Formats: sequence, C-alpha cells, structure tokens
Amino acid sequence: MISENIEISLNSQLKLEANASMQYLAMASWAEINGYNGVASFFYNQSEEEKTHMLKLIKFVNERGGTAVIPSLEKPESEYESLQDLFTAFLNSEENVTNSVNQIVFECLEAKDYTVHNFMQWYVAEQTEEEAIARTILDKLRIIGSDKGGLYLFDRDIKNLDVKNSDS
Ligand code: OFO
Repeated sequence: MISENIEISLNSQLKLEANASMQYLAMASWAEINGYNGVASFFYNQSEEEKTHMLKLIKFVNERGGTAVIPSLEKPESEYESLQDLFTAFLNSEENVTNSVNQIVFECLEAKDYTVHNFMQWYVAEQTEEEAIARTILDKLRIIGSDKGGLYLFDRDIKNLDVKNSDS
C-alpha cells in the first residue's frame, strides 16, 4: 500500500509524462511540417516512450492499492524558431521531469518507502539517458549553426540515434 502523499506525487508524475508525450507529438508535427523528417521520427518515438512511462506509473499506482488519476491534456507549445530552439525545449522538458523524479525519490527515502524508491530507480536511469541524448544533440547543433547542408545531414543522421532510443 502506498501513502497518500506518495500517491499524489506519483499521480503528478504520470501527468508530467502525459504532457511530455503530447509536447513531443507537437514537436514531431512541427518538424514534419518544416521538412525535418528525421527529427519528426525522433519526436514521434519520444512521444510514444513518454506514453509508456505514463502507463508504467498508472499500472504501478493501481497495483499498489492506490488510484491512478488519468489527467486532462494541456495544449503543448507548437511554435519553434529553429532546431536549436526545439531541442532546447526538449532538454528543458527532460530536466523538469528529472527534478520531479528526484523529488519523489527524496520523498520515498523520507517516508522509508523502499518499494516505490526501487520502482523510481528505473526513471532515474531513464532520465540520465534522455538528458544525455538531448545534450549531445544540442552540442551537434551548436557546431552546425545555421549551415543548411549541416542541418540536412543532421536530420538524416538523427535516425541512428532514433534506433538506439527506441530500445529503451
Ligand atoms: Fe523522459 O520523461 Fe519520461 O521519464
């Protein structure tokens, strides 16, 4: 059985994952409209991943005797100035999720709830990986700048990252 406070935190985490999923769908759509099909595929994939993160939480809360609250959807940001802008928003979103994951881990330790603490370790590892991907991509984009040929190759090559990504 989970405590009421932890149930509230897990429910707010699953809402964050749901919003991230919608946010990445909007990013995928922006990329598609702007001719970056590789980037679009990266974000469609990310959106699916976040949905699975949300589902994992829903099932866990229900299995532990709590009640998962299915959240309403917030309208995501759908305008971006550039790929740099898009991936900066991606990193910010992931950092936001990481902060929330860390906060729950802290609450678990305080409440001595080692079951939820153990469950959350999967999210800790996942966030480390996703933030690293976001930073690597931003580093590459910084080197490319506004070079059109570079952006074309970047869009083509992000598919390789995509494959690695879809394993998680
Ligand atoms: Fe990357 O947000 Fe889920 O965990």
